[in-house]
This record gives sequence, C-alpha cells and structure tokens, in this order.
Amino acid sequence: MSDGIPCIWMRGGTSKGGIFNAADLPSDPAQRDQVLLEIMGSPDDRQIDGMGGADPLTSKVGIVKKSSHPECDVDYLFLQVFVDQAIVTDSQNCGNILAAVGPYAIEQGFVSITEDVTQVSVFMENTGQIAVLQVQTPDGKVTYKGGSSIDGVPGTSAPVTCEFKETAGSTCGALYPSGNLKDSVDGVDVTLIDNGMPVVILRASDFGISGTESRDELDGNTALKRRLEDIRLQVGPLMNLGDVTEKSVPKISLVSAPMHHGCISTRTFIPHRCHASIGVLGAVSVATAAITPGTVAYPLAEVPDGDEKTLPVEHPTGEMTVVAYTNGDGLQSAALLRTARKLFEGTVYPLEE
Ligand code: NQM
Repeated sequence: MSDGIPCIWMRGGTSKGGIFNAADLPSDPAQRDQVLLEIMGSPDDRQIDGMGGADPLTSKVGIVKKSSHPECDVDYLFLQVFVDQAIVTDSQNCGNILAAVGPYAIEQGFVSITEDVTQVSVFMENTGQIAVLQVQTPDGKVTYKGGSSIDGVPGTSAPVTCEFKETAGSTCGALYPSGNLKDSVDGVDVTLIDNGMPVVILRASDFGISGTESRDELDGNTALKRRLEDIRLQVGPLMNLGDVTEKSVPKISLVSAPMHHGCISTRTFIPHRCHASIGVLGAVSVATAAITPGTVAYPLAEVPDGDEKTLPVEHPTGEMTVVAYTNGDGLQSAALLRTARKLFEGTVYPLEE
C-alpha cells in the first residue's frame, strides 16, 4: 500500500471537500490533478471508488500554504474536481470552501490565535484577490460550535465571517467583461458579470419557468439545460474566458422577483447541475447586478436605500445574505456569514502505482 496523503475533510458553508497542505501534494499540476481524481473517485457518476459525494458541491479541494503576500497569512488554491469527467479545474474560486480554510489555517499552525476571534487573511490564488475571515477562537483554540445557521445546512455552528474587497473582474478582467450591462444572445437578454465569480444572469421567465422550481425539477429539465449550455458556450469568449466547454465557469443564474422579502430570487447552474443554494462569490456577483440599473436583474430586484445594503439572495433552500458596502460607483466590498466544520482528519489513498 502507498503511504497516502494527509488530509482534512471539511464542510465549508454549503460545500464539502478535502483540504490539503500544499507540501503534501505533488508540485507538478498534472500529477497533482491525477492524484485528486483518484482520491475523489472521478470520473464516475457515483464516485464510488473515492471520497467525492457524487455532486459538484461535495467534490471540491482546497490547497493551503503559507503566503508570501505581504498582507496575507495563507495562500488558498481552489480546485473543482468534476464528478463525471476526468477534469480538475482551477478556473473558478470557491467562497464556501474558503470558510473552511480559516479554521484549517489556524489549526495547522499557519496563523496564531490572537483573541476570542482570530483574523485570517487569505490570498485566493485562483483570482489573485484577498479575503479576510474572522474565526471563533475562544479559550485559545478554534471552535466549530456556535449559534449561527446558514440555509442549506442543518443545525447551528460557530460563525465564520468572510469579507471580500476589490473582486470586480476576478477572472474576466472587468466587472462587465462584454463592456455592456446587458447583451442579447439567442434573442434573450443576458447580463455578463464577474464580481468574484463569472456569472451569466438571465430572466427565468424567458425560459418558460417561474424561477421557484426545486433543484431536482430543474436538474430533470434536459431541454432547459441544453439551452443554457448553448448560451454559456457562446458567451465564454465575450467574457474573456475563451472556450468554456471544459470549464466550470461561467455559472448561470436564472433570476426572478423575490418571493420571501429578499432582494432577488435565483436558480443557479454550476454550470451543468442546479446548485442546491448558491455559491458565495456567485451571490456577490448576482447581488451586484441586482443593485445596478440597466442589468437584467435590476427591474426584478428589491433594493434597499443607503450605502450599506443587506441583500438576501433567495435560492432553492432559503437565502444567502450579502451585506454590500456601496458608494456612487457601485459595490465596493461585501461581507457574508458562513459556518464550517471539521469532519475527518487522516490519510487519503490515491490508487497504487
Ligand atoms: O461562488 C459552487 C459553492 C460554489 C462556489 C459553484 C462558491 C462561490 O457553493 O464562491 O462558493 O459555483 O460551483 O461552493
């Protein structure tokens, strides 16, 4: 048997995956990706021969190392391991797994505990941007126990607050990479936006759906999924992402008016399966469009007054609240509440040579 690789399996927000110390994985990206496919059990719909949970939301990897960035404690590289294809991609970031990186960085000794709350500054390698996390560390150690709840996760846990600044154009080079607030593709209005996550925003009603359907119902709608993928492939080059056939971005958010006193309602494809909720940076991008006149989302959105806006983004299992700090130039920074939990610490085994 091979020696295996040290790993901690964690829930971060509404996602789950393996968190690794970069020093424990092969430094060659091709070798590393092969090892991660073997660990997750991909490609296979059930990921039966690996750790993955047969869902893109539970087939995720975070790789952490000490940062050389002057303002940051750790570098975090996110990798999406496809479930049914032999693809590992760094083309996107993940704000949910990021929430797990905070406690991981402290427990692994990358960051020293300061007070009852310890700040962890993270350089997000996928996009070259910074996130600042506040992790609960009472009595000199990380706690996962607490009273905070997030929709999509049962029970309550300790809060991990995540603050993002300057996320505009994270991957596409500009907040509105096509240069327009609204474009038309296949006769349908689209807003192409990247405020931390590249997202194509479309009106649900343009596709003959209400936008309140369940994840399972939308996942079963193969005609809808085919149309969305067709649009996604066309807008890839417009978003400076090139051919996106084998990329997990852009995501697609179908928006409609809020149903539960939120800011906007969403059903998001990531990109081939419907999200059980919505991604963290995905929600920041949608919220940014929702408060911006001229986008597809704006006429459907309920937008509060004031520079600090609480924007609940509704999704299939509840809502994700984005607290947006704005000025005349739009959204300047965003804060979100997440929780995380350490599930397992041990050794994972790729296939033997
Ligand atoms: O947008 C899923 C997730 C995500 C990404 C996805 C995320 C984010 O829920 O920041 O968190 O969009 O593939 O983990």
